[in-house]
Amino acid sequence: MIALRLALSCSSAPPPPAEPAAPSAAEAAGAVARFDTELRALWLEAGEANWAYETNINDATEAVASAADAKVASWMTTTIPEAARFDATPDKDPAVARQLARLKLAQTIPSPKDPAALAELAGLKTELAGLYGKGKYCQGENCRNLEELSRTLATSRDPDALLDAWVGWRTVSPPMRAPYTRMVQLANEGAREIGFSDVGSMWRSGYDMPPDAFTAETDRLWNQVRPLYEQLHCHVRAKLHERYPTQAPATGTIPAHLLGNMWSQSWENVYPLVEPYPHQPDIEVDSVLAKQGWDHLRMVKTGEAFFTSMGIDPMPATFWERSLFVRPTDRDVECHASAWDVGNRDDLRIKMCIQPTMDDLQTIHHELGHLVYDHAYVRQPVLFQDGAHDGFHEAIGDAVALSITPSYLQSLGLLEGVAESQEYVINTQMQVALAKIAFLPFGRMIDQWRWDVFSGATPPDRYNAAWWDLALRYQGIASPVPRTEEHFDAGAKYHIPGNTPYMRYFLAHILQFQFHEAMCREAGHEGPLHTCSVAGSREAGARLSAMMQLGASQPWPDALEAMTGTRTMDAAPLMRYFEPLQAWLTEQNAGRACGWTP
Ligand code: X8Z
Ligand code: ZN
Repeated sequence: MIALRLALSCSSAPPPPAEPAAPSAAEAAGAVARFDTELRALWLEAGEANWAYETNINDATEAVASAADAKVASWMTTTIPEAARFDATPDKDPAVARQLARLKLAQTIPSPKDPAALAELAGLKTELAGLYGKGKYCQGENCRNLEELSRTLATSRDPDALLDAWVGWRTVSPPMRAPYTRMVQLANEGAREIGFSDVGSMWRSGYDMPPDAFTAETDRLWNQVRPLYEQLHCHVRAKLHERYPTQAPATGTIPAHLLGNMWSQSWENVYPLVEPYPHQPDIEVDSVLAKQGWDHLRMVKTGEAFFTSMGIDPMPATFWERSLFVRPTDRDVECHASAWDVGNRDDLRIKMCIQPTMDDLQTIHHELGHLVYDHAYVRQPVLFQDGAHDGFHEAIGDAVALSITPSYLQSLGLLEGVAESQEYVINTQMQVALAKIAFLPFGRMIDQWRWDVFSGATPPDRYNAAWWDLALRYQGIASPVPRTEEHFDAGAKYHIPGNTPYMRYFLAHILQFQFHEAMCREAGHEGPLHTCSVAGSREAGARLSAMMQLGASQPWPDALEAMTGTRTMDAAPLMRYFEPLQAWLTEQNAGRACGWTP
């Protein structure tokens, strides 16, 4: 090697052009500091604009939100190549290197650089969000919004009314098909310009592991929980068949409109139809919330009190001034619950159209979980102001809400009698499983659909067919009426027009049991996992806070280890939690032909 160099230096050929030296580590640190300042300002502007839009959907707010999003996108298209200049910089500070690497993952929908394409994409994104937010099902003068239709699905037992609400909501989404198809094209161009094969591959790259390894992780976790889901499916199907003999067959798939939820994603509203032991004390609190006149403020204060009982800071004063808790009657609003960290400076808000139900009380804990996480990492650089991965963010509030046990509800005055019996345990476990176990295949399938759409494996003329193929394969559910490519049923689910990645919720449904188990250990709980509540445990709160403060500054296995002592996602705590129910379901299903044929 040395000889060769000498030989070259002695030759008479002109010297090759000098490679530009890689910029120094100090320059990299300087650039990252500048990116931090610029991104904070852009995200503040876009956050305010999108808040204004989603809490008041009209042409003017749409134009402002779209322009603000375009500004962020434009900054990304120039800054990501700037960051790439430091790829070869030796000896970068690890925190600087991690921020540089995270930059291109700090956007969900990447834009092409071309200004016309960039503006078009920003417009399509806001348009799609607006179509969903404004969505209504009208029969003549009588129009119903999503909450009203969802209430029918949750409470009616009239199959015709259920079908009407189910089909009715799906009339909002066919107009989304063309803009969605175009959005996929443009976003894929953007992804390719920054080195990803498509948007789905970019999304799968956000987990500190190669994208293919991530897909394998999601399959591994799904296979851990699938037997429990299949048992639940089998029992619920049998009970629905008893109630709706003509609509719900005893074998095969379950019709999607009979499960109490617009997307069949969680089934707690059919609890009365599947209640294992009807003569036990009541565990339903919706009627009590209504009777006691719980309003939105009391519900949010109750959620906040759970976190503060664990030693976690209360919400800032601005939270109470700026949040939207009730659907306004004078304008269109996107009512899907969300948590906002506007400008990453502790300006925390919830946007939610709260109803006095147990489901909404749970969701309030979910949203507050996002906000306490945001608050815990507010001192991190802006590119680390995020969950260890997005599933962590979705899991915090749910993990805490697993402590809303019957005894805790009794302490709130929402339950009168709490029994110690095994029958009562099975009833409560059934209620939790209808929410959490029913969700798992839904959580796994949504982004399978999107990954296939972005990669081109599912072309636009198969968008709807692919959606129902996956519902069949993962959930064992079928549409109650024939669906064609005139429909766009994916668009009737908020996260598709809203472009929120969904695998995070699947991961969160596994992780929350890992977090719960870790917090219960910290709180000194003894006995079965399902009997634990960490309400009032400062030790559990401290462990949770230590993990949350890290934000995204470390690879997620480090954060998971800090919280639970293990470095892998694992459904074993979930399976332990549901041990009593699983044994009971196995007995009930003996002699039934479980499963369905894809
Ligand atoms: O979208 C949400 C939250 C906001 S991040 C309300 N969730 C998913 C859904 O509603 O589909 C929570 C559970 C799954
Ligand atoms: Zn969430």
